Amino acid sequence: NKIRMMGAPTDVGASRRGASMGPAALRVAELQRSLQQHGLEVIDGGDLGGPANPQQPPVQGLRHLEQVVQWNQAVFDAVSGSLAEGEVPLLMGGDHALAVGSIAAVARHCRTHGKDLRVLWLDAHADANTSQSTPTGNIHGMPVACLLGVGPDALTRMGGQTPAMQPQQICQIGIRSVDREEKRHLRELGVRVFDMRHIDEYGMRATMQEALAGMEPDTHLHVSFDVDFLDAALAPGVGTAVLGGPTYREAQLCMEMIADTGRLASLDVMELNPACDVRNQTAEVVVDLVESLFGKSTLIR
Ligand code: DIR
Ligand code: MN
Ligand code: MN
Ligand code: MN
Repeated sequence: NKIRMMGAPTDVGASRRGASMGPAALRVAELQRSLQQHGLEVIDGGDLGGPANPQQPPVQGLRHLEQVVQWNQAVFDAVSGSLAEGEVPLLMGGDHALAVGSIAAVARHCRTHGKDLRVLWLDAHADANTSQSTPTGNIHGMPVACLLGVGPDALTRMGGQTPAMQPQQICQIGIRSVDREEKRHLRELGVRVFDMRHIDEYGMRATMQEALAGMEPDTHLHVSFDVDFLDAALAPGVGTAVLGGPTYREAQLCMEMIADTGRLASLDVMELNPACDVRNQTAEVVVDLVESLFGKSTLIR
């Protein structure tokens, strides 16, 4: 299927600026051409539009709610349109708050087409905060809670059904930074979490086998890839880098095992922050990993 790249150049869901330049950095690192080299059909639909970042403090635990909602609405519409065309939408963030619009659109598509939705959330963070539990007010720390029905109405109702998905449909990998209150909330929500401790003990291979088990022929697999999933030394170009993440080889294996399922049907590449990067190296690593995610392998093909 045709892959449609779409940029969402905003950082309204974060407090550190710069993720708005993520789409440009991925284009400079030749994301489109790299995928085309493997025989994939890829079109770049350009960037979506939305409000500027007003750089305001949080109001009742939420920073820039109105702007986050507007950007998410644009993402929701674009992802919905792409899925309706039978394409594989590739959202280039932008901060991770935009996964609400993206996954709400994917979830609605799955409901109307009788598909079984599975979401893999690759991240250093659990992104399961609420306006009550957040230490920052940043909505990019809240999309998982919103998608599971906990959050401001404008975000939890985005896809026309609340919650957009059930906890058993999402699985998190690479987690190593969870806020105190968020921990309890995550357990209450019932999200499956494969944290770095799990990857240390069992390895990436066993972890991914578990995470990817039970896929059906009608499974729509959505990957929400927060670039800070990667170890901070490998990927400095993110706003909230955390030590102790997957190495380059572990991340490659993770992507390859996802590709092997043959079920990847939509993708978010989020939180790439060129203002924090070193000569665009993080964008180049991300492009390599996305190539693997879409099936690049060393010996086959
Ligand atoms: C922290 C950081 N848990 C927060 N979160 C994220 O602000 O809620 N950083 N997502 O990328
Ligand atoms: Mn993160
Ligand atoms: Mn995230
Ligand atoms: Mn390359």
